[in-house]
Amino acid sequence: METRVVFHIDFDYFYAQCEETRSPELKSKPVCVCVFSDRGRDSGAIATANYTARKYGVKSGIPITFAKKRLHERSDAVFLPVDFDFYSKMSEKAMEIMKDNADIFEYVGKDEAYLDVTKRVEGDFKKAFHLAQQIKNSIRDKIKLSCSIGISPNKLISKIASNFQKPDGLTLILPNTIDVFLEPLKIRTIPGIGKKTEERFLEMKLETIQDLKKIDIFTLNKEFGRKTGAHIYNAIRGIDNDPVKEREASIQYSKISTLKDDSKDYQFLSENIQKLCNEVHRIVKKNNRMYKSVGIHFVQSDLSNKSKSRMLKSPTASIKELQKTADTLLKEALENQTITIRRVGVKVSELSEVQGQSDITSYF
Ligand code: DGT
Ligand code: CA
Ligand code: CA
Repeated sequence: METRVVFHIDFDYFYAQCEETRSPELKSKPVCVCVFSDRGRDSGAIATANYTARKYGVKSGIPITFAKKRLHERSDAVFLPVDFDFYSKMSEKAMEIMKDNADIFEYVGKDEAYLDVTKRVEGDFKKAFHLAQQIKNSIRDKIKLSCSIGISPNKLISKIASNFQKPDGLTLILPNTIDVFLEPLKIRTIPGIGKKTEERFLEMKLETIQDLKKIDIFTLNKEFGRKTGAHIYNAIRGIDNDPVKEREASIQYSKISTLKDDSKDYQFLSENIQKLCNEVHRIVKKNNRMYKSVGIHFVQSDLSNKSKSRMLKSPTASIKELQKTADTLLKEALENQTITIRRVGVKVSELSEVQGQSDITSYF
């Protein structure tokens, strides 16, 4: 197989950086973007924080109250609620620039993507480095966002490389330097190796990728099963043949609301779900779209989540079909429901554009 040239691009402190772009005075302050739960006051978690706040130990996932304690000496610290719509718009603009610079573009999430650029740089890593610099400049000039890029012959190494020098990083790993790059890194750096796996290795006194290379494939298979065993064996040697696959952001429209009271009563939930269906339908109509998938979502009283979705036979924009499908899903979801529900949501996805007059009729 010919040597590929693959980029992994990841925005730095994404939600917080988006906030900085529209309020530049935030740049000098610690900024935390918060998912406030509907219990009011400071209950909820940090989605992300800028690098100034991170110096104080603030990071994704910690309770807002912890973050406030850690930042108590910074009276200028700012705690903002998440604004997903705004981040999505920023993301879309940046992704357009990436797409224009890729032979193959694979959307991973709002703040990251893989680009296969082999053809346009003619397999030349020096040209690739320049292209990556141009992409970074272009995203900075046009959208005011900084990102980090990893360049290597495959997705795995590029993903590790983009995270290697953050923020505003650009890390090139040539095919013959993969081993030197990987060996000193912690085992946990390999995507897919979580805390539990890391702990098992630590018990075996294995800390770095270099340590782990001493373990043969048979032992790995025995410990983790053949699939995971083989993945680990290849990954630590920098082997990854997974192609960059053309993939766009799958947009979906959804609405979620908090119930007046926690409940698992069908009638009560159904009324709320129907209201949400009307709201979602309004958005679908406004955007001139049809959808092929309908889903409902519960946030239960213990804050755990439950969702169900269904693929329709053909795309539609009919409110009746949305209501009917959501109702079926609700009935199914309520079978064996023991715990009460706190929030309900409705979403449609697998969207397509309404084309031509004939389809418009299905709107009403
Ligand atoms: P970095 O390390 O400079 O790439 O920082 P981020 O914030 O871009 O981190 P990343 O790439 O892992 O995540 C991208 C966005 O996803 C981040 O800005 C907010 C969101 N996110 C990440 N982790 C969490 C989390 O634990 N909870 C919530 N609600 N959102 C999260
Ligand atoms: Ca990021
Ligand atoms: Ca990311």
